[in-house]
Formats: sequence, structure tokens, C-alpha cells
Amino acid sequence: MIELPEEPDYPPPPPVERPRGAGRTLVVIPAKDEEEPLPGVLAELRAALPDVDVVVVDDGSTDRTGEVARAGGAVVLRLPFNLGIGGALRAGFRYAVEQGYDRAVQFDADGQHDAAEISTLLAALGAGADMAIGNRFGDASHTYDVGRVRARAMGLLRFAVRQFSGQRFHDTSSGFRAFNRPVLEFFARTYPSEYMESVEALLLACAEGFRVAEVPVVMHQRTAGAPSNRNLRLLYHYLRLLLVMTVSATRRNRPEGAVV
Ligand SMILES: Nc1nc2c(ncn2[C@@H]2O[C@H](COP(=O)(O)OP(=O)(O)O)[C@@H](O)[C@H]2O)c(=O)[nH]1
Ligand SMILES: [Mg+2]
Repeated sequence: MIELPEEPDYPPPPPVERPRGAGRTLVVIPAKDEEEPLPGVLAELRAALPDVDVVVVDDGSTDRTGEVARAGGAVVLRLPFNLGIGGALRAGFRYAVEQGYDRAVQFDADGQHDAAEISTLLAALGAGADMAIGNRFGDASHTYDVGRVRARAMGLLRFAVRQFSGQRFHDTSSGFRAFNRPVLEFFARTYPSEYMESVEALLLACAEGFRVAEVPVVMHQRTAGAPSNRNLRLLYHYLRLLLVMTVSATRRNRPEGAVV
């Protein structure tokens, strides 16, 4: 028989100091090769929200993204190699949790998001939402053009999210979002890293029982730098997934003994 050692008499844990950032908001910016637009974006953030801290997750950029971010007053988390937006966000959320922030806002480095709209998202958290999504298509006075292919992909995503979550969202892939602390703690462990991570994160949050609100925001077109075109890749992955599901369903329905 194995003798178990006696439970050691641990000293009580030291009192936890409330870390820097307690009760405050952190803006998390995932960035890959955004040296051109980033200085302007950081200046706008400082002007609109002087009290808000900013962390830029420099995701293996090959340009001076990290340097311009630091020069613009942001804390920089430099990832040694490219993890993609989801991995970078998870790192940013973990930083927010460890530093004791109460809320975080996901914000783009390319100038498409409007710093003045952050208060709209935070107001939704203040009104009881756990997570707020900036809806690019909710303001009739301001049309945001995503192009035909992306619009189609977004329609499919809207439909899929409604089927899986039972809730209706208009902008399932918006990267302009705010999160309260419980959601941050959840996403610091679970934020998905595959393509379509924003859609998957929305589904995860709904499945976890978090209250997700959508609020209309103004969105600008990208002014500098290059889009990752990831929504085209999203569409590719989405269609691939549908194909795999259809093929496996067909195989299951094939009569016994049929060849190929
Ligand atoms: N961390 C990280 N950020 C990325 C990556 N690709 C794009 N981003 C950032 O994610 C944000 C949204 O990217 P963008 O290409 O503008 O996507 P779109 O607005 O959906 O077309 C921007 O801040 C980009 O710099 C990546 O591989 N890693
Ligand atoms: Mg963009």
C-alpha cells in the first residue's frame, strides 16, 4: 500500500495586492504590420479617452509596429511568432486579467474603429451586458460597405449563429467589442485561435450564458496598411466546413456494401 505524505502545514497565503489597473478599462489592439496607421489610432484613443490604458499585441510583425506602439504610449506585448488574431487577443485578455482590469475593449489598429464609440460599448456593459458588440450595420445614417463577397459570407454567418445560439445578431464578426471581467476571465482561457475566431467567441459567450448586446457604431473604411483579407479566408474555411459536413453526411447515408 502506498503511504500518502501527511498534508503539509502551509502558511496562509500572502494578502493579494490589488494590481495596477484595478477598476479600469484596457484597450486591447491586435496588430500585425500596422506601423502606418497605428500612431494616428493611438493619438485618437488618447484624445478621446485619456484615462484608458492601451496594450498593443504585436503579433510577429515584420515592420516597426512594436516601436511605433511604444512611442505612442501603449504597452506592447510582443509575440515571438505570428499566432493570429485569436491567439493575440487571448494574450491581451490574459494581461488584462493579471493586471486587474475590470473591462477590456477589442480595437483595430487600422483606423476602422472610432475611439469615440468606445463609450457606447462601455455604456452597454454599464447597462448590464457582459459583452457588447459594435454593430457596423445598425446605423441607417451611415452605411459601411463590406463588398459583395463579404456581405454574402456575413449573411451565412448570421444564419449559422442564429441556429447555434438561438439569438439574432446582425454583425457576428465585428472586431469592435467590449467585455466585462467575468468574460475576460473566460476568454483569457478559452478565446479561440482558428479563423472565424470572432464568430466562435460569440457562440462560446452565448453558450456560457453571458449576456451579449449589440450596439450600433460608426465604422470607417481602412485608410492605411493592408487588410488581412481574412474574411475571404473565413469564407473559404466556412465553405470547406460545409463541404466536409455534407460529404460525411452523404457517406453515412450510403447503402451498406456500396463501392466508393
Ligand atoms: N495579432 C494579430 N493581429 C492581426 C493579424 N491579422 C490582422 N490583425 C489585426 O487585426 C485587426 C483587424 O484586421 P483587418 O485586417 O483590418 O481585418 P478586417 O477589418 O476584418 O478586414 C487589425 O488591427 C490587424 O492589425 C494577425 O495575424 N495577428
Ligand atoms: Mg480592418
